[in-house]
Amino acid sequence: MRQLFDVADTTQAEPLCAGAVLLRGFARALEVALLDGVREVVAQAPLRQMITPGGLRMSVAMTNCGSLGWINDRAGYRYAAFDPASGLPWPAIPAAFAALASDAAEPAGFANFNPDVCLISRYEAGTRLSLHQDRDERDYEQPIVSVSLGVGAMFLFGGLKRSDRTARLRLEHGDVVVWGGPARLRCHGVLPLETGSHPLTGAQRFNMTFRKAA
Ligand code: MD3
Ligand code: FE
Repeated sequence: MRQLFDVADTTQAEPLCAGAVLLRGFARALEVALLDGVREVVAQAPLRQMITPGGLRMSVAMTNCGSLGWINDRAGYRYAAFDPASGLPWPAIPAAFAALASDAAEPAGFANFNPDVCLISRYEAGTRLSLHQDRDERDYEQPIVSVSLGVGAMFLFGGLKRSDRTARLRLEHGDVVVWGGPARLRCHGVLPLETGSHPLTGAQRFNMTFRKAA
Protein backbone atom coordinates (compact mmCIF):
# COMPACT_ATOMS: atom_id res chain seq x y z
CA MET A 1 0.00 0.00 0.00
CA ARG A 2 1.35 3.42 -0.96
CA GLN A 3 2.38 5.50 2.04
CA LEU A 4 1.22 9.10 1.83
CA PHE A 5 3.95 10.12 4.21
CA ASP A 6 6.17 8.41 6.73
CA VAL A 7 4.48 8.28 10.12
CA ALA A 8 7.84 8.28 11.90
CA ASP A 9 8.67 11.66 10.35
CA THR A 10 5.45 13.32 11.32
CA THR A 11 3.87 11.81 14.37
CA GLN A 12 4.48 9.56 17.33
CA ALA A 13 2.17 6.56 17.64
CA GLU A 14 0.94 6.61 21.25
CA PRO A 15 -0.68 3.49 22.70
CA LEU A 16 -3.88 4.63 24.49
CA CYS A 17 -4.96 1.33 25.95
CA ALA A 18 -4.74 -2.28 24.80
CA GLY A 19 -5.78 -2.26 21.13
CA ALA A 20 -5.97 1.52 20.62
CA VAL A 21 -3.29 3.70 19.04
CA LEU A 22 -3.38 7.51 18.88
CA LEU A 23 -1.67 9.14 15.92
CA ARG A 24 -1.51 12.80 16.95
CA GLY A 25 -1.87 15.14 13.98
CA PHE A 26 -1.64 12.32 11.44
CA ALA A 27 -4.42 13.78 9.24
CA ARG A 28 -3.03 17.33 9.16
CA ALA A 29 -1.04 16.74 5.99
CA LEU A 30 -4.33 15.95 4.23
CA GLU A 31 -6.58 18.45 6.02
CA VAL A 32 -7.61 20.39 2.92
CA ALA A 33 -8.27 17.28 0.82
CA LEU A 34 -10.25 15.72 3.67
CA LEU A 35 -12.43 18.78 4.22
CA ASP A 36 -12.96 19.10 0.44
CA GLY A 37 -14.07 15.45 0.54
CA VAL A 38 -16.50 16.19 3.38
CA ARG A 39 -17.98 19.04 1.32
CA GLU A 40 -18.36 16.80 -1.75
CA VAL A 41 -20.06 14.03 0.22
CA VAL A 42 -22.35 16.43 2.08
CA ALA A 43 -23.40 18.05 -1.23
CA GLN A 44 -24.72 14.65 -2.38
CA ALA A 45 -25.84 13.20 0.96
CA PRO A 46 -26.70 16.08 3.32
CA LEU A 47 -25.89 15.91 7.01
CA ARG A 48 -28.98 15.21 9.07
CA GLN A 49 -29.83 14.78 12.74
CA MET A 50 -31.18 11.25 12.96
CA ILE A 51 -34.02 10.23 15.21
CA THR A 52 -33.26 7.41 17.63
CA PRO A 53 -35.58 4.43 18.07
CA GLY A 54 -36.71 6.17 21.28
CA GLY A 55 -37.85 9.18 19.27
CA LEU A 56 -35.07 11.56 20.34
CA ARG A 57 -33.28 13.75 17.82
CA MET A 58 -29.51 13.19 17.98
CA SER A 59 -27.54 16.40 18.46
CA VAL A 60 -24.83 15.12 16.10
CA ALA A 61 -25.60 15.58 12.39
CA MET A 62 -24.46 12.61 10.31
CA THR A 63 -24.01 11.33 6.81
CA ASN A 64 -22.02 8.55 5.15
CA CYS A 65 -19.99 7.60 2.15
CA GLY A 66 -19.07 4.12 0.98
CA SER A 67 -21.03 1.06 -0.10
CA LEU A 68 -23.00 1.17 3.17
CA GLY A 69 -24.00 3.89 5.60
CA TRP A 70 -25.01 3.82 9.26
CA ILE A 71 -28.54 5.04 9.83
CA ASN A 72 -30.71 5.40 12.86
CA ASP A 73 -34.46 5.90 12.83
CA ARG A 74 -37.64 4.77 14.51
CA ALA A 75 -37.07 1.28 13.10
CA GLY A 76 -33.64 1.01 14.74
CA TYR A 77 -29.95 1.24 14.00
CA ARG A 78 -28.51 -0.43 10.94
CA TYR A 79 -26.24 -0.23 7.94
CA ALA A 80 -28.07 0.50 4.70
CA ALA A 81 -26.92 0.65 1.07
CA PHE A 82 -29.13 3.65 0.26
CA ASP A 83 -29.46 7.08 1.80
CA PRO A 84 -33.04 7.05 3.11
CA ALA A 85 -33.33 10.81 2.49
CA SER A 86 -32.77 10.50 -1.28
CA GLY A 87 -33.20 6.81 -2.03
CA LEU A 88 -29.80 6.96 -3.75
CA PRO A 89 -26.66 4.96 -2.98
CA TRP A 90 -24.22 6.74 -0.64
CA PRO A 91 -21.45 8.69 -2.41
CA ALA A 92 -18.16 6.84 -2.94
CA ILE A 93 -15.42 7.19 -0.32
CA PRO A 94 -13.14 10.01 -1.63
CA ALA A 95 -9.63 8.84 -2.59
CA ALA A 96 -7.95 10.96 0.12
CA PHE A 97 -10.18 9.36 2.78
CA ALA A 98 -9.37 5.80 1.72
CA ALA A 99 -5.64 6.54 1.57
CA LEU A 100 -5.65 8.07 5.04
CA ALA A 101 -7.62 5.19 6.60
CA SER A 102 -5.32 2.49 5.29
CA ASP A 103 -2.13 4.49 6.03
CA ALA A 104 -3.27 5.03 9.63
CA ALA A 105 -4.34 1.42 10.21
CA GLU A 106 -1.07 -0.05 9.00
CA PRO A 107 1.28 1.22 11.75
CA ALA A 108 -1.38 0.15 14.27
CA GLY A 109 -1.00 -3.41 13.02
CA PHE A 110 -3.88 -3.62 10.56
CA ALA A 111 -2.36 -4.07 7.13
CA ASN A 112 -4.74 -3.76 4.16
CA PHE A 113 -7.59 -2.11 6.05
CA ASN A 114 -10.24 -1.60 3.38
CA PRO A 115 -13.26 0.11 4.93
CA ASP A 116 -16.65 -0.02 3.23
CA VAL A 117 -18.17 2.77 5.35
CA CYS A 118 -17.11 6.24 6.37
CA LEU A 119 -19.56 7.77 8.85
CA ILE A 120 -19.18 11.57 8.95
CA SER A 121 -20.39 13.41 12.05
CA ARG A 122 -20.69 17.16 12.54
CA TYR A 123 -20.58 18.75 15.97
CA GLU A 124 -21.50 22.36 16.78
CA ALA A 125 -21.33 24.11 20.16
CA GLY A 126 -23.27 21.96 22.62
CA THR A 127 -23.37 18.84 20.43
CA ARG A 128 -22.63 15.69 22.40
CA LEU A 129 -22.57 11.95 21.87
CA SER A 130 -23.64 9.79 24.77
CA LEU A 131 -21.68 6.74 25.86
CA HIS A 132 -22.20 3.85 23.42
CA GLN A 133 -20.57 0.82 21.84
CA ASP A 134 -20.10 0.39 18.09
CA ARG A 135 -21.35 -3.11 17.48
CA ASP A 136 -23.43 -2.99 14.32
CA GLU A 137 -20.50 -4.22 12.22
CA ARG A 138 -20.17 -7.87 11.26
CA ASP A 139 -16.54 -8.52 12.23
CA TYR A 140 -15.12 -7.05 15.44
CA GLU A 141 -11.64 -8.20 14.38
CA GLN A 142 -11.73 -5.24 11.97
CA PRO A 143 -10.66 -1.95 13.56
CA ILE A 144 -12.40 1.41 13.45
CA VAL A 145 -10.24 4.35 12.41
CA SER A 146 -11.41 7.75 13.67
CA VAL A 147 -10.29 11.13 12.33
CA SER A 148 -11.00 14.44 14.09
CA LEU A 149 -11.02 17.75 12.23
CA GLY A 150 -11.76 21.31 13.34
CA VAL A 151 -12.61 22.34 16.89
CA GLY A 152 -11.17 20.01 19.55
CA ALA A 153 -13.45 17.88 21.73
CA MET A 154 -13.28 15.98 24.99
CA PHE A 155 -13.63 12.29 24.20
CA LEU A 156 -14.63 9.76 26.86
CA PHE A 157 -13.72 6.11 26.79
CA GLY A 158 -14.74 3.49 29.27
CA GLY A 159 -14.75 -0.26 29.48
CA LEU A 160 -16.88 -3.00 28.00
CA LYS A 161 -19.78 -2.13 30.33
CA ARG A 162 -21.50 1.25 30.39
CA SER A 163 -21.03 1.41 34.14
CA ASP A 164 -17.22 1.07 33.92
CA ARG A 165 -15.28 4.19 34.81
CA THR A 166 -14.28 6.42 31.92
CA ALA A 167 -11.02 8.11 30.94
CA ARG A 168 -10.89 11.43 29.09
CA LEU A 169 -8.85 12.36 26.08
CA ARG A 170 -8.85 15.62 24.15
CA LEU A 171 -9.07 14.98 20.43
CA GLU A 172 -7.68 17.84 18.37
CA HIS A 173 -7.65 18.75 14.71
CA GLY A 174 -5.85 16.08 12.70
CA ASP A 175 -5.79 13.42 15.40
CA VAL A 176 -6.38 9.86 14.23
CA VAL A 177 -7.16 6.92 16.52
CA VAL A 178 -7.18 3.27 15.50
CA TRP A 179 -9.48 1.19 17.70
CA GLY A 180 -8.91 -2.53 17.36
CA GLY A 181 -8.51 -5.73 19.35
CA PRO A 182 -9.67 -5.41 22.97
CA ALA A 183 -10.44 -1.67 22.48
CA ARG A 184 -12.90 -2.32 19.68
CA LEU A 185 -15.95 -2.78 21.91
CA ARG A 186 -15.14 -0.23 24.59
CA CYS A 187 -17.87 2.25 25.46
CA HIS A 188 -17.13 5.78 24.29
CA GLY A 189 -18.73 9.18 23.87
CA VAL A 190 -18.07 12.89 23.43
CA LEU A 191 -18.78 15.69 25.95
CA PRO A 192 -20.76 18.71 24.69
CA LEU A 193 -18.60 20.62 22.20
CA GLU A 194 -17.35 23.88 23.61
CA THR A 195 -17.70 27.14 21.73
CA GLY A 196 -14.53 27.47 19.72
CA SER A 197 -13.16 28.24 16.31
CA HIS A 198 -10.84 26.57 13.85
CA PRO A 199 -9.45 28.36 10.78
CA LEU A 200 -10.70 25.63 8.43
CA THR A 201 -14.07 24.72 9.97
CA GLY A 202 -15.21 27.74 12.00
CA ALA A 203 -17.15 26.64 15.09
CA GLN A 204 -17.59 23.06 13.84
CA ARG A 205 -15.92 19.76 14.55
CA PHE A 206 -16.04 16.90 12.06
CA ASN A 207 -15.36 13.30 12.93
CA MET A 208 -14.94 10.57 10.35
CA THR A 209 -15.02 6.93 11.35
CA PHE A 210 -13.87 4.30 8.88
CA ARG A 211 -15.41 0.89 9.32
CA LYS A 212 -15.67 -2.48 7.68
CA ALA A 213 -19.35 -3.19 8.25
CA ALA A 214 -20.15 -6.01 5.83
C1 MD3 B 1 -13.79 3.39 20.29
N1 MD3 B 1 -17.59 9.00 17.14
O1 MD3 B 1 -18.87 7.67 15.19
S1 MD3 B 1 -14.38 9.16 17.61
C2 MD3 B 1 -18.84 7.13 16.32
O2 MD3 B 1 -15.90 11.90 18.04
C3 MD3 B 1 -18.17 7.84 17.42
O3 MD3 B 1 -17.59 11.59 16.77
C4 MD3 B 1 -17.01 9.83 18.17
O4 MD3 B 1 -18.18 7.36 18.50
C5 MD3 B 1 -16.79 11.21 17.61
O5 MD3 B 1 -19.30 6.02 16.57
C6 MD3 B 1 -15.78 9.25 18.69
C7 MD3 B 1 -13.47 7.90 18.45
C8 MD3 B 1 -14.02 6.50 18.36
C9 MD3 B 1 -14.76 6.08 17.28
C10 MD3 B 1 -15.17 4.76 17.19
C11 MD3 B 1 -14.84 3.86 18.18
C12 MD3 B 1 -13.73 5.63 19.36
C13 MD3 B 1 -14.12 4.29 19.29
C14 MD3 B 1 -15.22 2.51 18.12
C15 MD3 B 1 -14.86 1.63 19.10
C16 MD3 B 1 -14.14 2.07 20.20
FE1 FE C 1 -18.84 5.26 18.35
